Amino acid sequence: MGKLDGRVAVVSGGAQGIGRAIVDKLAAEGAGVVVADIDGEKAQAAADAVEGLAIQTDIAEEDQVKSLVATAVEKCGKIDVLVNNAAIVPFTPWDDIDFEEWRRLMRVNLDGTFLMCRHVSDAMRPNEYGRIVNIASNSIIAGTPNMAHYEATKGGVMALTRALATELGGHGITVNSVAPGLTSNENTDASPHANAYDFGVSLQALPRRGTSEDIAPAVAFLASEEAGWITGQMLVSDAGMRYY
Ligand code: 4PL
Repeated sequence: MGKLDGRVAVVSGGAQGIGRAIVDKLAAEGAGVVVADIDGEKAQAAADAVEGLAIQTDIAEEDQVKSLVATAVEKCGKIDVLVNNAAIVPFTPWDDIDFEEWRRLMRVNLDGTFLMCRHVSDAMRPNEYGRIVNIASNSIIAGTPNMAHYEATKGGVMALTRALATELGGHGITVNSVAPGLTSNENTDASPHANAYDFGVSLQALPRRGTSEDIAPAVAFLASEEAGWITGQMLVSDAGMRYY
């Protein structure tokens, strides 16, 4: 018995990193999982591992989001859970953030999250049930360097989460976010973020480097039926990082 038995979940950015661990965890809890990712091949591999469905999607393109939702509903019958995980995780010093780089982050992290919420919530409403979990970041509290534009998008994700909880509560839909700290995965390991692992661990109450698998259970809980009295919240899952 899993806490998501019989549920259908859509996970954006589910092909790698934290998203992949979320796909695996939701499937382990009994959900049928739709992996939506801009990388179609990796999405297929992630979906195959859980007998799920892969749909190549650029979440910042409204036509593609509409088609994703239509296909998911057609093939799976409904959407119960949406995890908005897809995002660009940059390492860009402030001096290198020009308007183009700013817009690149806004397009994927914020426009993409909006479009997914817009169209998936429309598909959830007739069922009077839904769980939306957005991935924020503890960097919006910490003021982490080299990600000013990213932090602006993730602050937007937190605020949108609270607002949508209000808008959708009357339809049986909860909307929450999970805010991870820096975790190790194939992407962060290969990025300048990896240089901050030891410093990050030194700020944590739990002195160990986090992984994608450390984040997924918080998402699965908020995605479950039993979390139904929690909405509009941001659950910080970062081993108790202190910011001072
Ligand atoms: C503390 O969300 O929250 C690096 C990279 N360091 O993406 C993040 C911290 C990163 C973070 C993040």
